[in-house]
Amino acid sequence: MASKPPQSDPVQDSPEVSPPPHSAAGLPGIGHGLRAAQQQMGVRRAALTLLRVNQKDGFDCPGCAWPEPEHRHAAEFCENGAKAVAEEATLRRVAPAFFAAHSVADLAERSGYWLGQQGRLTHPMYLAEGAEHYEPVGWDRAFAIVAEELNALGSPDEAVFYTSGRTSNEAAFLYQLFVREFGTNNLPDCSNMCHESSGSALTETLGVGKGSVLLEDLYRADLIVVAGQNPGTNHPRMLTALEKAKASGARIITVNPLPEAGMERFKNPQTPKGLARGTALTDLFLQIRIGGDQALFRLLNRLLLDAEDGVDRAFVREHTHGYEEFAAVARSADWDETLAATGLERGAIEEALRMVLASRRTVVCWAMGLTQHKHSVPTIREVVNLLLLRGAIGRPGAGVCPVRGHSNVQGDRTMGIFERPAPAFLDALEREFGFAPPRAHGYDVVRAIRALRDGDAKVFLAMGGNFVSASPDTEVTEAAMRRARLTVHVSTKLNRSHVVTGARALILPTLGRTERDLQAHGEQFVTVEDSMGMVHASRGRLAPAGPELLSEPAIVCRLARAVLGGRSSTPWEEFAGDYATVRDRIARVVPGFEDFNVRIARPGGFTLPHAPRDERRFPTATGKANFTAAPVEYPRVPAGRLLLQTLRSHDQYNTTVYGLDDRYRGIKNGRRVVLVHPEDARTLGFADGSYVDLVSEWRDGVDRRAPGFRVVHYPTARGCAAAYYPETNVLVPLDSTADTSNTPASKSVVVRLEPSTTA
Ligand SMILES: Nc1nc2c(c(=O)[nH]1)N[C@H]1C(S)=C(S)[C@@H](COP(=O)(O)OP(=O)(O)OC[C@H]3O[C@@H](n4cnc5c(=O)[nH]c(N)nc54)[C@H](O)[C@@H]3O)O[C@H]1N2
Ligand SMILES: Nc1nc2c(c(=O)[nH]1)N[C@H]1C(S)=C(S)[C@@H](COP(=O)(O)OP(=O)(O)OC[C@H]3O[C@@H](n4cnc5c(=O)[nH]c(N)nc54)[C@H](O)[C@@H]3O)O[C@H]1N2
Ligand SMILES: [Mo]
Repeated sequence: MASKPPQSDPVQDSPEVSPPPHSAAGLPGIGHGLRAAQQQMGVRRAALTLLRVNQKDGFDCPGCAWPEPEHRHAAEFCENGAKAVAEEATLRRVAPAFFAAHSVADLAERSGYWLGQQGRLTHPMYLAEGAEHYEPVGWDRAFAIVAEELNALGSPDEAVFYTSGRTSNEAAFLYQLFVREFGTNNLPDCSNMCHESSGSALTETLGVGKGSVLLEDLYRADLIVVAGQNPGTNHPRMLTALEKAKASGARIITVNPLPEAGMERFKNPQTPKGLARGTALTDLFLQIRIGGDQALFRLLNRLLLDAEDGVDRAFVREHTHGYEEFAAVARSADWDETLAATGLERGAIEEALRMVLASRRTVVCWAMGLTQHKHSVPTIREVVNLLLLRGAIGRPGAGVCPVRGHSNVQGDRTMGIFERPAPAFLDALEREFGFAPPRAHGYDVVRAIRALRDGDAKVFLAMGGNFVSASPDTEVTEAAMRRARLTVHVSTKLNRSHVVTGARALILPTLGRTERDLQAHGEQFVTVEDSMGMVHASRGRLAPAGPELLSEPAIVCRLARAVLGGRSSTPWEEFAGDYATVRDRIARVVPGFEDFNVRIARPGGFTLPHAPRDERRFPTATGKANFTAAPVEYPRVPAGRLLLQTLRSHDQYNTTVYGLDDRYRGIKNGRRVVLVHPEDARTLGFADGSYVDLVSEWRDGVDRRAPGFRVVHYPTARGCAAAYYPETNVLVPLDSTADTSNTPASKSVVVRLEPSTTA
């Protein structure tokens, strides 16, 4: 039997600290994953469920977007995949009796961890205006409430429709179709807070906002740079790929302010050697200051320009635009400024240069460490400059590899979840469905919060996710949400967004990936796209968490009928009954999905075309790959302040907290910790184990405070600090975003430490 959820809030945050380990995964990893699964669902269900993860006839792991290898192991999951599955396949339930026992005010006092541990949502629930408790509501009535509020708006642009990246292609396509028929492009999504900077930079420079490598390319690379990413925790299966690349001779440079255990040594649980010793993954560790990456890549580019064989001249001539302007600017890159910006030593950068020069096939991988800064877009463009100089785009074994987060975040974009849709996409929708989609751009996440705050948006609907906890400036965001007329969440699990509500609120419980989806035309499967543009089917096998649950596609279709009524001639009922009919439409609207139903039936699915990768064709404004030459930027931190990054522990999935440990950083039983370099801590006067408030400083003059963090002396780069998200979102100013992509700069928050007011 699965254990009971905690009755009282267990967050007795009392962190215990030991030295961080120097390797990741291995048997302890799988053991931790299995234990989590067994606690949530019992031994038998855990085993049966986990064996289906990422198999060709199974379901796509809801953990991350790392692709599945062609030759799969019987257990093609990782510790954190097992935890993600356990969260969803848990036997614990949040039924109407739970809401009768707990008022919304009571639930708003609980931690996110406690809320999530209560189990799966089982019934549609309604919070009436002025009511203290959610009450069960029928589906028809729930949809009627949404229709009533949406149709009472002065303009469709007063509604916001958020998406988190777990939503399947089919549900996402239907959702954006409904929203656009309703009349708005207000489709913010988690990408806005995640890889938007990558999309912006890559679209401008290469013409496609996605990665240009496949797994085989990693295996064939001479050099792999992993910058701003912690795969040991967030993409554990990537370590297997890196290990394989190393076995065939690749070298690895890691660029990170933190020495992350997974990148140091990887103990592959699926090989005997791995279990015993493991593989040292990183050949060169560049322990960079937060935000120093653009300066680093700029200097490397200058050094390549100076070197004899630094530049692939034929590639530059044939395929690129803007080389001369770029070279002129890059030649002025300065050693001293770079050393100051990066905190690196000259010898380390020279070694990196030698490794780049020795490599014909270079891949650069990155994640949130590069995307969540003010100057993230020019930083990623500088990475592209390096690869262009080397001719490392559209060559096997080389390219850009932004490693996506949510398991279908890339697919959701492909399906049209985007507040700034391409005109060609809207034209195709118009032709296929015979309505005039709105053309004006909609709100992204940050703009949606401002609109709610200012009363310009009044209805908020979320397809998954946990908007109030994931978004920046928690107090501002929560106040904005409370101003809404109606907030609606399509969710699997309880979270804070359900208890910080508009005047009225609805929770619409939905099926997860692991569950059987039975519709009018029989059992359905859905499809997803991974980080490398591979599309495949996902089929759940477990019995749904409750008989009331509807699938996401069914919810969208019934919602659309309730809201749009006779205004829409789209066959919503047919779509809900048979997802193959949705795929037929996707095939006609979205390029690369021709014959979708036929190709998806093949085991393993298919790979989407990618012009730069496949044919060195660059669908940019110039028709070439573009060099760009932005001025070098890096964060300037006033004396006595630190630059804080907000990141993930090993025991969480974004805002879902699995537990209070961060094993790979030596932290146990607490999340309110701040990692500070021992020298910096001493200078500031904070001993290891002392308690501080983190106070962020921003040009608006507002002090944002996160109280009660235990100082941990930790070998991070000098001048830098790290603490977990979402506890620290309260510190990220809403207006502190990346240029161009508007992504919250949640990896560069200037903070001061004050003796704690709470401890
Ligand atoms: N188990 C698990 N898996 C996940 C998630 C999860 O929460 N849990 N989340 C998913 C999602 S949505 C995403 S987007 C990904 C996130 O995957 P990651 O991007 O790996 O996640 P973060 O924890 O934010 O880690 C950021 C890393 O960048 C480094 N870094 C910070 N600032 C800088 C900088 O200025 N320069 C450089 N070079 N490095 C820097 C940090 O030290 C850290 O190692 O993971 C996905 N997978
Ligand atoms: N300070 C700071 N803030 C950040 C980040 C950071 O690094 N630092 N990272 C940002 C990033 S990269 C991201 S991607 C965002 C994440 O933002 P979100 O995607 O909004 O947040 P999640 O925590 O992933 O959402 C978890 C909730 O999704 C629901 N859910 C889970 N599975 C399903 C499903 O199958 N269907 C439906 N309908 N619902 C489901 C559950 O109710 C669960 O509570 O946060 C961003 N915020
Ligand atoms: Mo993400």
